[in-house]
Amino acid sequence: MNTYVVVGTQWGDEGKGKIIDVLAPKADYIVRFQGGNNAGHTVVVNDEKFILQLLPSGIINSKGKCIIGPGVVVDIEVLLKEINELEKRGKNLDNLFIDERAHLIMPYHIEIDKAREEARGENKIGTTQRGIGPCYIDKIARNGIRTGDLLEMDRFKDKLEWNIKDKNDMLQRYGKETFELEALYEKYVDLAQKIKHRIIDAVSEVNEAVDNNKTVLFEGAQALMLDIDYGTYPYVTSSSPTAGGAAVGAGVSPRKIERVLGVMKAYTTRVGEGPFPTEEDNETGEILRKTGGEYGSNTGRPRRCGWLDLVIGKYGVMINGLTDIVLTKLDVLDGFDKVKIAVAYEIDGKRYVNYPPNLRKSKEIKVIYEEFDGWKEDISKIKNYDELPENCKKYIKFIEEFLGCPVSMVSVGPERTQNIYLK
Ligand code: 2SA
Ligand code: GDP
Ligand code: MG
Repeated sequence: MNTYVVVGTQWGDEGKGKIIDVLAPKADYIVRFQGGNNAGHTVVVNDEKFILQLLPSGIINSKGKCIIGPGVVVDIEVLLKEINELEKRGKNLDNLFIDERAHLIMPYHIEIDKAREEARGENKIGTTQRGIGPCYIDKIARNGIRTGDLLEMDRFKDKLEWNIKDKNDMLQRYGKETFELEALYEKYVDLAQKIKHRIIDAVSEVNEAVDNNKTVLFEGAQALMLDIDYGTYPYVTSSSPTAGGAAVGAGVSPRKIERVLGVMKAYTTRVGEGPFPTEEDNETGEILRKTGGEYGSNTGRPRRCGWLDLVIGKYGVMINGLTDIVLTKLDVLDGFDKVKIAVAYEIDGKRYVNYPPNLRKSKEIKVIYEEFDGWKEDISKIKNYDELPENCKKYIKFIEEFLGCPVSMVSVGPERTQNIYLK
């Protein structure tokens, strides 16, 4: 078996896009398994930058098939725009397909997402306002419209009619504009024509590939701490960006997943609201934001920044069953006198070495840190582990030993080539 899952181990933006791009040439299939265009995955090749939202990040560097899997929610308009833009930049996307089961993000989902966030006021989640939550709600409520419905427009229209009534009621309650059936239907007749040749039953094909020992890469978006069950609920996304989510969202048995690569940024960032125990809402956070370019890839929102948290790291190893850690953005820590890693929390006088299920207010958490001497050297051009500064190696070793999981690759810059392979 040659099956890899790539997942984020923090709150997203760990550099998954770059890592998947690096792994892509080996893969016969790359399958996105959850999330939608809330993702922003950056791939940098010879100073040229691609930001992928719905397209699997492997698409730039892959000769295999790239699949938008059953667990993804798809805004067809955004997808077509993304395809167009990449084609204009000279990419051939004939290898891109969407599974029939993937649900459609409809324009009313986006309006409901915005209206709910507005209504929540101070308790807002800080969503990307792309309609992700409302689309997954419809899927679970069994009201959803799936990409496969675009292949049978009569069925699509029946579902749309029901949904328009339901969503217009909701939008009226929020005092928002409503949708008109015929206009929306006509728009989707047009969109369906442009996308239908890419809509397939990908699940059988992907399983066949796995059974025939092809290399299949399952690509996660967002990350563990944004997981609907295991993240900082309710400040999470509405899908399962964990290794278990890969099985469900791609339609493969967990028994067929061989390696689980957890992408871990050498420090931590988060966009949106919610707890963040190691946040440095100060000059240190500013330095990390500036050096690491920590702004939302899609929305441009400044990311909150802080130290690496291995309480969360341990939780990630457990929930995902990580076989490897890919440590990214280590270069961003160059130049610090001291660097810190969280190893436990203290809440109401009680020490937690395991991540507790309810983390509401980070201000009430005392974080227990391990402190390390930093390194002054620029590590961004280093290719061999042995050439890394000793303090930098100590930082990596500590992570491996604390987590009991090997760091198999270290990323020291955004470019495809800026990597150090350890194992
Ligand atoms: P949503 O829109 O319902 O999924 O939002 C719910 C929470 O999930 C967070 N979220 C993210 N956090 C980090 N990065 C994400 N992707 C983009 C990026 C974000 C951007 O790569 O930079 O461009 O701003 C992402 N997607 C969802 C979100 O902030 C909410 O906390
Ligand atoms: P993703 O959502 O996990 O794919 O991550 P994003 O693309 O949203 O954010 C990661 C950012 O860090 C992007 O701008 C990448 O180009 C950049 N990046 C990735 N790896 C490295 C690295 O090792 N060092 C530095 N300095 N930047 C990196
Ligand atoms: Mg991102």
